[in-house]
Amino acid sequence: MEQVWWKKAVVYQIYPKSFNDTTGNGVGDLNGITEKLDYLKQLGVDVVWLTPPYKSPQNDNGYDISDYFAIHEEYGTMDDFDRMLAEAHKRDIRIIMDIVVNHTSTEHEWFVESRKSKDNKYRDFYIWKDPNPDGSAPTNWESKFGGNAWQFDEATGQYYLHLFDVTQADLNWENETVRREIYEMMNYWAEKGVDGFRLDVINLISKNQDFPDDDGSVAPGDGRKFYTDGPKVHEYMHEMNREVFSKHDMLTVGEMSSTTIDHCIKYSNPARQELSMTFNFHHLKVDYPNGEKWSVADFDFQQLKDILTKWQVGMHEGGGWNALFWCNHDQPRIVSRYGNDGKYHNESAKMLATTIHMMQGTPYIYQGEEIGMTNPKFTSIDEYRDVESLNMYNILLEKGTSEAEVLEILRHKSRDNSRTPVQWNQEENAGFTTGTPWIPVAKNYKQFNVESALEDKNSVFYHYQKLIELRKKYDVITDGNYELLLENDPSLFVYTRNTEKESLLVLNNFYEREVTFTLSKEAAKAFEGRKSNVLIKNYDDVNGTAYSYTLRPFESIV
Ligand code: TEU
Repeated sequence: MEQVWWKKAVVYQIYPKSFNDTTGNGVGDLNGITEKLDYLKQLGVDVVWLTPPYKSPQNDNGYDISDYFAIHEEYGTMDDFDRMLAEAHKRDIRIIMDIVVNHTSTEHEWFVESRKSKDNKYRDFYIWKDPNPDGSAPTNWESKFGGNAWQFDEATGQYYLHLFDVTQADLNWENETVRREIYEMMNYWAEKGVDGFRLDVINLISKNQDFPDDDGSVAPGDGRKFYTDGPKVHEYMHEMNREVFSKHDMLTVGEMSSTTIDHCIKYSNPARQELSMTFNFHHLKVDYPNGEKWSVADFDFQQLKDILTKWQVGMHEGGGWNALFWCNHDQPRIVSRYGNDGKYHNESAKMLATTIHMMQGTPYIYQGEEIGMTNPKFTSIDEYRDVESLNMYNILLEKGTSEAEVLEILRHKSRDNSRTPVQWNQEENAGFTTGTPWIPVAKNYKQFNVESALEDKNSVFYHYQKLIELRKKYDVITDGNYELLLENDPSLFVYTRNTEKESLLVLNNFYEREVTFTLSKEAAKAFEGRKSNVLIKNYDDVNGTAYSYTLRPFESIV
């Protein structure tokens, strides 16, 4: 099997705003990252994914970029960036940049020009359309953050498209000059020495040029089928690869919104020369009843197993490569979501980590996940900062949902659940800042923090450290095929990984109930005649022998 470095790598995602503040302004910064590189080295990660540190009005915490060539003031300077990069490289840690090229901030010079007049040189950098004869928006597409996706601009009497916030205007990828400018900008960062890119909502860049109304077959006015994995997206990815990636040794990962396996194979199969790997979100929608994010429901365990299995098998067979993850800056904390953040916090955080890290793909750890950070359980709307959460708060209230119910939904679903400051120690503000944090620190920081985790041999941190070590040591984790066992078991997620030389049996109990597991004769064949040992577990001992085990609450054994 062709071996590229990023197939054995583990990536750590940093959301700078909430990572570590060295100036006391309440906002994390680049020097704060440099300060913690030794900690990341100790964890064992190979790569840092840095969410957008560029100049930005911060309406969407940096996903609204106003200057791709400058660092956001609160985060520091370009010199700080260069130092961080050099210090990371000294420690053999690579850095990949989050790059947002589906849209820019409306404060970006291109847009400022574009909105001035219909014949402005930058007009065609964005997607402008005339109103319908009755003055309404060109299509009924919904913005991902609520409301119609088109904004009317008085000055020129046309609408511009914004799939996200009204201050995030979609770029017109049909325009060759736009593409050229983007590749040039990416090469600027590549030449600086960054080691790759995470491409924000990259599968949304190619819009159906007929701009049809949505007939509501997915959801009322949804619109996504007219721009998701759109007509020219693979052409653009191949072009980007030719113009940027192929000139450097890079890890490139595309964030793929509502995508399919077929498309992800295309994006990530090396033969096509597009990207290294893809993120998809299907396994994180199993707690959206009828596709509705803004409601509270238990997760559907059967669906979770089916989806992860489908992607493991599908991508393996199609020669694609998965990015593996539970957490990022848009998702609630996994231990509060599919685990147990009370009595079985330690066991369930470890079990979840094992489940995903033993799969095929490149695992991503989101800051704080390695110490089992939980949702903060905010009780007032004043504690929220996220534009999406604040919009949905108003939209749900307008729909007649009671405030108590809306707050309950946000406690489970808000993106701010993952954006509270990293809990470093037991000091005030969890050691994140000496000032007032831009968003409140979760109240449980005295219990869950890095300092305590490092002192406790049994902590979630050391479990992650071990999972990373295992990936380096055993090729079966990288290369093996995947098979789900006990397909319909209501508590256990069991799978095997196999190569000619090695076999893994991965046992995970997702619930509090105790369950006994016996490996079928059929499945046991793979292990016959092989020296067997327990690679990692989350209880002190193991309850069982050979191919039969009793799994305690949230127990996990490999
Ligand atoms: O997110 C894209 C995206 O579609 C989601 O994960 C989004 O947050 C969710 O659908 C809302 O319910 C990316 C970034 O990760 C996110 O932080 C940005 O806000 C978004 O793009 C726009 O740039």
